[in-house]
Amino acid sequence: MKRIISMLLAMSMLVSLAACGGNEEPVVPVVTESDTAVTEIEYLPDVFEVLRPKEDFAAIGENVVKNPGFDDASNLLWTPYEESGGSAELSISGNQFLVNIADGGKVSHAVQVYYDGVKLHQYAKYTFSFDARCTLPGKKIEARLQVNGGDYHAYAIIEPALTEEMQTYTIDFTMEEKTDIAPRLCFNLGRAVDGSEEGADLTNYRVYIDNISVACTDNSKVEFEAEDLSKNININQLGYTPDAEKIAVFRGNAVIDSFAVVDEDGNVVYTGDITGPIENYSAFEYNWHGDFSAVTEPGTYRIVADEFGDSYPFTIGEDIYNDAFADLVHMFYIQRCGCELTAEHAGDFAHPVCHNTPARIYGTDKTMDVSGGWHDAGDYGRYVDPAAKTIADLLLAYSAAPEAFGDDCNIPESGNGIPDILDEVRYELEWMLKMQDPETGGVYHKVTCANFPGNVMPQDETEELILSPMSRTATYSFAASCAMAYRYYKDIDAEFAQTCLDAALKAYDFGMNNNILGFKNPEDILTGEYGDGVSNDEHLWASCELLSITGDVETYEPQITKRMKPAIPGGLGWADMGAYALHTYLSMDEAYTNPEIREQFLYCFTAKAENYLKASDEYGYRISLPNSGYIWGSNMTVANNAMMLLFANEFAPNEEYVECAKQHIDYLFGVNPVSYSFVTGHGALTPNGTHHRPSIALGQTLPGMLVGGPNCNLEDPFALSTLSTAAPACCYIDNTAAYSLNEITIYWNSPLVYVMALVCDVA
Ligand code: G3I
Ligand code: 9MR
Ligand code: ZN
Repeated sequence: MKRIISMLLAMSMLVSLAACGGNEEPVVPVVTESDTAVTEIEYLPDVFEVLRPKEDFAAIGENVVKNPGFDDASNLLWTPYEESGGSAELSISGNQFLVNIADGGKVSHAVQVYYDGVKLHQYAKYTFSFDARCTLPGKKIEARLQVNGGDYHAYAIIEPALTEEMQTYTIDFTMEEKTDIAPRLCFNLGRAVDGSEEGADLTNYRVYIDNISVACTDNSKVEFEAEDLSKNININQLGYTPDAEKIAVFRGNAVIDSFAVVDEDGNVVYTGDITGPIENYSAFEYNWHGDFSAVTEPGTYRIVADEFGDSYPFTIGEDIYNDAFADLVHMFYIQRCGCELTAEHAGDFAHPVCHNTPARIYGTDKTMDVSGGWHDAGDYGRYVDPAAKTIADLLLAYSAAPEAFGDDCNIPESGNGIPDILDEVRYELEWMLKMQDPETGGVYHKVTCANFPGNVMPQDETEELILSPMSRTATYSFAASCAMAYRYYKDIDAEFAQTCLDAALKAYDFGMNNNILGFKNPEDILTGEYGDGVSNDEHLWASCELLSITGDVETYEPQITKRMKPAIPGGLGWADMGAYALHTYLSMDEAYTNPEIREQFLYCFTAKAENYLKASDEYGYRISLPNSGYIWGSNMTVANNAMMLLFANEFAPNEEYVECAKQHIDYLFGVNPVSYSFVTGHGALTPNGTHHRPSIALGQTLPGMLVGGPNCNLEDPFALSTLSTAAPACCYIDNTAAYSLNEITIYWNSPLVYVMALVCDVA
């Protein structure tokens, strides 16, 4: 043991010297003969190898473009970009890619179609080719492999004049520049910039493209060194409060007995045993644990252990969560729509008023004012169902931990005597109220443009706003969250509270008397669908909220009984919102409730909590996600599960539930196989390339946003091209193009705000 510790010490000295970046020769402590005797390290067999497909970077002859011949008509991986008067529609027609161009605009990239899913390795040779034709003979186009950002310069370019017959165009090139894992493959189909098409009528022409290929022909000079920022020792990068349980998670095959905690000067302050292994079938690795809860002295440390290397640094201290929490809460202000964001409150993220034109009701000429609310995510849509979840999370957080929320969060309403969180939620509610049809009480599902904008600031998305049709889920989740609002605002502003309640009752009534359906995007609306054909949960939630306010057992209990059959919906996501209903039911005046229903609802919470405890106990990273849980927004599930554990704790107190919720916090801040603290700006390694349009447009990442996280379904071209060999829990990459992994949303921040408000001693 002594020998190992001295080796660790030597290593940690080197580490800390390297970290300082000094020029002097590192001073290595004198090492005696016996110290250098190499310990035989035992390795476990790599049983996971068979599950991991081999990386085949730049395999010779392999076309890296997916669906290159457009044989899968349901999988158009190409995106349109329009500017300077350009206008086009994309489709797959007869196994070819058809770009139907209404107007070629003023410049060649006025009509662009692009694909973000190839990698180009330095010194590799490639052949880039495609077939194309155009109904406008002689039309000049540009096919480019280009840098995605900055000056968009091309690595390779083909500039043919197309004919009416399909022809093949090819170029061979060597990638001379640094490896680019995310270039953009694009076709510019607008007006040629060489002057030859000046004044020409460039309207109503079609370009057909097929057999697009980018394939490596020579990789002999390529140095494949994957940039891997992940560590084999993972800790909560924000750190730990002194009395917190502190467990480092190690990953790898080496069998090593002990680890050390070293301080900033490289001194070993603690050594502990490594326990394990635990097989991890979502990350395809072995995990081990090292408990260093005994270290309580405030300071900055790292964990080191022979073959595992070292961890990112972390702090032990009292206030480690405050800054992250403040930013996570302030993010909602930055997402505000329909108002100017001032530099005073938004810093560099300030912008003039956005999205304040009336929205047209889909399929009609009628317009409505639906300005306000928060932009949902990295896009600027405003959608009712996810908004309802967000409102609920934040109001519940406030009621469970009011001391976590002040009146000084740097929003325009700060200092008005009302906690800022209630002001912020009210901003969203005022918008929600506008989403209701004043005549019928039905609620429109969402307001967005027809398609997503480019990477522009909010005020620069100026296309027509469209209210998509009403939906059943939006109507009931609206009713539920507005009713909930009544409870929170009645003592602050009785009139506003009453408006919310009236709107909730009207929406509920509409839902009960109209057979409106779940939501499907109309054919020409391409923004987020939030399709959800099951409305029992939203209906249950609205019934519980209205029961808790009115005490009208006769009206609402039969609905509650009906909606909890055949199974009780009990989720906290944008689709299944049943757990909010259960929480409200268990919290309300017992005179309004039925003991049998209460018992079932309580059982639902405790059964879930017990499952999460068991799953967390068995899983290397100590959280409750099953191996199949790494889907779009998996980080929301992690936060939701922690929230659920705290719901259970509220009605059936159990310290283990609280501890388990904290383990979920540790995961989100770094105890995961990709070593990311998933909240921007907080931690040693945090996402920089979020799919958040203001951050992209400004070239800086807003701090305090929880990203979606690992998603093994690879639902964007970038994820598809870069992660096809990754284990489910490792399907994460920090890149702006990876919207299925690295976007942010209001309803991913909100459950984390809830959990942190309750268990992180934030003030
Ligand atoms: O629920 C199923 C699960 O049963 C199944 O096992 C699993 C495996 O495929 O898939 C699960 O469904 C996934 C669903 O998210 C879960 O919530 C779908 O595959 C996945 O495509 C779906 O992704 C949603 C995505 O929009 C695409 O529709 C995300 O949840 C949702 O957060 C996201 O929302 C977008 C909005 O559309 C637009 N605004 C930004 C926002 C965030 O990316
Ligand atoms: O940017 C969009 C993001 O906000 C959505 O969550 C996501 C899923 O609906 O879609 C993103 O938009 C992409 C679109 O779906 C396909 N073409 C590329 C778009 C991103 O640049
Ligand atoms: Zn806006």
